[in-house]
Amino acid sequence: MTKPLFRRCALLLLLMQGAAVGQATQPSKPMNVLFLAIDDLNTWLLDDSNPYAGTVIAPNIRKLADSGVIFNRTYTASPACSPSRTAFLSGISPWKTGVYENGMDIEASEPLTRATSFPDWFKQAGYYTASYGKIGHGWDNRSGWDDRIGHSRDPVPPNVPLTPIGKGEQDWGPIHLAEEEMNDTTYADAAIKQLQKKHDKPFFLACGLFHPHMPWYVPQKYFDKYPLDEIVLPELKEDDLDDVPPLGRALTDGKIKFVKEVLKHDLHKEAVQAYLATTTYADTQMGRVLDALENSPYRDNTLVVLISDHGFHLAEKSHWQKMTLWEEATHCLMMFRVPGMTKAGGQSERFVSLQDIYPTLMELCGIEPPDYIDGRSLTPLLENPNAAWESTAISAFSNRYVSIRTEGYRYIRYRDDQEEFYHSTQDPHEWTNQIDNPRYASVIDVFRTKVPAQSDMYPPVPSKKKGR
Ligand SMILES: [Ca+2]
Repeated sequence: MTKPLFRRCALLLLLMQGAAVGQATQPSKPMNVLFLAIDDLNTWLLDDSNPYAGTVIAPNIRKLADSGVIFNRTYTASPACSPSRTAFLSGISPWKTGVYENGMDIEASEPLTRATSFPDWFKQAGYYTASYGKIGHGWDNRSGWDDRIGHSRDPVPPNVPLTPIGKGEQDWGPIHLAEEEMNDTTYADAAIKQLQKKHDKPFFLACGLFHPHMPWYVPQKYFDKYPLDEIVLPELKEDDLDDVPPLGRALTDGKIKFVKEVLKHDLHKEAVQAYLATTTYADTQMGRVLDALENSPYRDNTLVVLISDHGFHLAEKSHWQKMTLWEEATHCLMMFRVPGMTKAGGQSERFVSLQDIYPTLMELCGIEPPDYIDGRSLTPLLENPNAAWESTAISAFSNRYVSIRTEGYRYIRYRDDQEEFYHSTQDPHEWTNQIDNPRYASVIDVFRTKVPAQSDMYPPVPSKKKGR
């Protein structure tokens, strides 16, 4: 970013801070930011029409949601860690950067060489910035952090796999480490330390947990919270993929064998138990950080945002993990608590995107966002979760595949001749592809004009490694 623009923003920040004095709706001190990210956490803990509503043990995330506004309909710009995080941190959607998958050569994306991430803006605006654990994945900012601990995985338990089918990271079971030795615990520790420190500048503090990403190795006590005979399994439809076009089926290629192994060995309940156990471990760590904020002098002038980077399949649509354009992989979590703005217990059913984080944080902290970013500031919905809003969310993946979700429908385009269309309210599992149903022909035509044309989408940058 050019210097003059930065100066302009810094000046604006000063003016806004000055202007805020004496106004009831604006804090008189600059707002600190606590940015919390959880990897691979799906939406089972939402009070939604899913069989898990109320059964996921995540009291800390729920408590945060209850104290602010939760967006029950948040979608990722891309259903994998690296493209999702690169997109929301840079503010630029995957179809404008070419970063559609993990393992891509992000440096080869010309638009990203000119991009400034939102953590960068905080640093340039005079904030103290710190990042612990998994925030970016291959790209986060260019000016660096004042303090940072990068993400690394816990050592694997001896004698893996712990399951009869575990291969690579697709394994689970009790970890051999004490909870305080686990990496995510230490990221929470580092964030807590910052919240206990005296800061003479406003801070932007990011804490990102790797769990419930696989493998699911957590202390036994978390498994014990979920008795196997109480586990509810996701509903599956055996011939579900028969009406999915070849490019959509191909996205499940690497995982369908694993799903068959899980089902053949009758391990589905154990797998769901392990995912839930790992979710509760992550919730516990986030709870420690949130408690530290509550007990700090920063409680009333720190805005909190908590997100997951995308969703997660556990055998639905014969798939495992992420990297599809269906509901399980694209639907994710987002909640905000903004002192002086959000009211406790706010729930928004408006369809929003993780791309909206960037412009929202800029507006809330009085920093002028660059003009090239995508997304919409969520402040109208933070003030009134039911405010008028165009409910649309777009996700992209692989070779310019794109999906659009509205309140009623999902449309996916792999190629012009390979598409899917679901009536989401009547068919929440997306079991019946209605693309050829003449009843929906005119609706589908509208969706075709709403997604970016393939020729307008930035081509995928080269992959750093073979395969996906
Ligand atoms: Ca189907």
